[in-house]
This record gives sequence, C-alpha cells and structure tokens, in this order.
Amino acid sequence: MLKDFDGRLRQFERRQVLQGLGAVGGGALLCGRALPVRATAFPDSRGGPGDPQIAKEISTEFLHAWDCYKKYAFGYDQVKPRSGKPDHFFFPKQNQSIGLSIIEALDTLYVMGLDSELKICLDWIYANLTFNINADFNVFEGIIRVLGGLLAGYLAIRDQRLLQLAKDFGDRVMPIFTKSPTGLPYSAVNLATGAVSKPDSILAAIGTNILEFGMLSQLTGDPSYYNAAKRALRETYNRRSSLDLLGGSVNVETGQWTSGTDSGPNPVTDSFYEYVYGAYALFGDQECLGWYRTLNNAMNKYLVENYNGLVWYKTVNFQTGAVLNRNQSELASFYAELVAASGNLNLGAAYYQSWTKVLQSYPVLPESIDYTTLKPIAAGNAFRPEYVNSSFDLYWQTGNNFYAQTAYQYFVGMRDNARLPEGYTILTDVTTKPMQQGDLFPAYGFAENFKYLYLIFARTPRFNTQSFYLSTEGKILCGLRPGQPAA
Ligand code: DMJ
Repeated sequence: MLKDFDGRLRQFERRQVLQGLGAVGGGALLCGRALPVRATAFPDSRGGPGDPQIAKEISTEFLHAWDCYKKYAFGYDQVKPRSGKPDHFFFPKQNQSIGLSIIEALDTLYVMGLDSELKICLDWIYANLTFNINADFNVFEGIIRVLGGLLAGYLAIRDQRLLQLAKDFGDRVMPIFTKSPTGLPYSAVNLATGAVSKPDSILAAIGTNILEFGMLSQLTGDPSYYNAAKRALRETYNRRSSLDLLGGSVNVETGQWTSGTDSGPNPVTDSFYEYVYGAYALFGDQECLGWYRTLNNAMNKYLVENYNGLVWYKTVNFQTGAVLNRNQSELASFYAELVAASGNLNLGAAYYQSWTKVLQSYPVLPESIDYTTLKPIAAGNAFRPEYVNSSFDLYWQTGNNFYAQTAYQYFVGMRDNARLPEGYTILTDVTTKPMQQGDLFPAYGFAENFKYLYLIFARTPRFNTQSFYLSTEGKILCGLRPGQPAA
C-alpha cells in the first residue's frame, strides 16, 4: 500500500515539475541522474551485497557522536563535546538555537534505520521549531542546512508538517532574491521582518540554492522558488569574463564584481558549480548544463594544472588568467566526484588521487595546503566531509572498490583522531602526534561524513543506489524510499 501511495505521489510530483517549472524541458529526469546499470557484480564483496559489518561500525560511530549531542545539547544547534556545552550556530548574539543538528540528522537517521531517534527528532521539531526570529540570518548556510534538511526529512517520511516548515522557511528567505535589483541574492535576511542585508555576496552564497528551491517548487507546485534561484545563476553567468571565468564576489545592488579572483572549486566559490550542474542532474535543466560546460571548460583550460605528477586547481585573475596562488582547500576535494559525474572521469579520478596522496601523510586532511609542497597552510580540520563525499559518489559512479577502501581509510583516520570518550570533535592541528582536538561537533557531521560512509557499505531498501542525488550538505534530495523497512 505504501508503495502504491508513493508511486502516485511521484507521478504527481513529475506533473508539477513538467508543468510548474517552465525551465525544465520534456523528458526531464524526475530526480537524479540514472546511474549506469551494471551488467556484472562488483569484483569483490563490497560491491554487490555491501559490507554489513563495516556499515554497522559506521552507524555505531554515528550514534557515539549523536548520543553526545543528545546528552549535552539536544534542541540546540550543536554540541561542544569536550566541555559538554551547547553551541548556537546561527544566532549566537541572541543566545538562540533552532535545533540545527536535529534538522541535519533527519534523513541520515532514516537511512540508518534509527527510527526511535528519528521519532524523538520529529517530536521536537513539531513542538518547537519556528522561524519567526527577529535577527539576521546567514542564507547560504540556512538554505543548504535547514531548508535542505527539512526537505530531505519530508522526502524520507512524507509528513506534510515538514513540508509546511520548509515552505515557511523558503518564503521567509525569498526576499534575498525579490528585494535585489539584480536578482542576485543578498547574503543575509531577517527571518521575521524580511529585511535584507550584506549585499556583497560570494559566489557560493549566490549559487548554492537552486537544488533546495527547485525541490520546494517541485513539491509545492509553485515555480517562483526555482525561477528566482535560476535567475541568480543566469545573472552570474552573464557576468563571466572573456575567458569564461568568474570572480569571487558581487555587489548584488550594483551588479559589479567585488573580487576578481577565480579560485575554481575552492572557497569562496565551492558549491556554486555543483549547483549549476545539479540543476541539470536533478531537474534536467539543459540550459544550466550548457552554462556548467562553458564554465568548467574554462577552468580546465586556465586553472587545472599538473604539478609534480598531481592534478590541482590554481587560483587566477578571472580577466587575465594570471596565477594568484597555488593553495588548495580541503573544501575543494568534493570536486573530484562532480567533474567525474559531469563526464570527465579521468580528471575526477586524478584529482581524487591528489587528495588521497595527502591523506597518506595526514590521515585527517588539513584544511588547506600549498600544493607545490603538499604542506599545510591551515593545519586544523573542522570534521570535514568533502573527501569522503567524493569517495561515495566515485564509488557508485565506477563500482571501483578503490573508493570504498580509501573511504574506509578516511573513516579510520577520523575515528583514531577525532573521537572522544563522549562524541567526536573538530581538530585544531592534524600535524601533531597526537592530533590536537578542539571542542565542537559541527551539525553537518550528522548530515554528511557518516552518511556518505554508511551508504558505501550498507544496502538498505530505504535508499535507491541506482538513482540518487545528494546536495552539497549531503541531503538526499533524490533516492529516498519512504515507507520501507530498515536494513
Ligand atoms: C558543509 O556545510 C557543506 O559541505 C558545504 O558545502 C561546505 N562546508 C560544509 C562542510 O565542510
């Protein structure tokens, strides 16, 4: 019965996409790129049936982190595991939280089959979550974490209350687009009054919203969310240089670039390209695919370089292509999977190999390196998920067990160094022995690291390994199967 109901719902959603989103052409995917169906099983046991024992190890560690949050900070945004204190992520000045870790964890709890924990979270959300908060709100983080979390939660359990909260949140954030003279979004909005602020927006903030806003359009039948997000991408694309490169930030009121630095997949751009391509992968938007191809080709021409046998993305002036630095942020390591998914498996595999080489020296990657020496520039690690994000996607794209093995290596590095008697933590220095531990568990740890790892090794009827799409925050926007039993 549940299956039939889900089938009808999906049909309904498809109609909404095709009718509601004018931008999406006929024959569009309902969601996610279809992965190639493999004729044969993977060469070893990790491919076909997965590895339930490793999956169990991973969910056990997830629970180790989760129990600490529950004990010391439930209902707050994050936990400080060493001091046993809560942490406010969005509204520290107001001393206020919105239960961010709970929102971030919803679909992870679902795919891991942790149903009693999921129920506790849902009860908390229905009783407590409100967005009527009179304070400036960081929209980049808010959209990928809060809106994405509520949507993924809804896609997992199909409770309308989650969708209503997502819509309420989306409506409160919409002024970032509608109040902007250029259509490029402001970086902050007051959730209670709709007042916008911070007009100098970095590329990540301008372009990391079409997946969540598009899904909101798809689920509500209101195309305005998707159209606003797409306009921002178009406005950015139209401001590219004659080399087809982009600067780093724009004043959304004047429309002028405020930084002419193109750092490729590194900050301040990072997930921008992921979302230009994602609009095609998730919604079948061919125009966005064309934009991605143009921009990515230019990066291949002016940014990609082979240095001492490893592939990296240098940072350049977007108008001249002149090299500005050869730093590489760990945040960019997700780009290995994206460049592979979009058609260049050789480059994606090579970029992953570059980061794997660094992982051999530092079992937890430093925040950033100078790739001419492979030495850290910033020696901490904020419990970063980007490398294992690539492991996960490359594993499912290729069926190559190398990606499962290196993901496991990443897991061991994390467990050996970031684990506390209670919970997990960020690291302040990965170059010392033992590594220096900080005192924070970022909420995205419940959305990303453990989920990517788990979904490499687990096989659960709740997740469709043949067709899925995860956002930059690890939210499963396609591929969840509601109403299924746990693994
Ligand atoms: C997460 O919020 C997301 O992965 C985002 O895209 C980049 N930064 C963090 C994790 O490092």
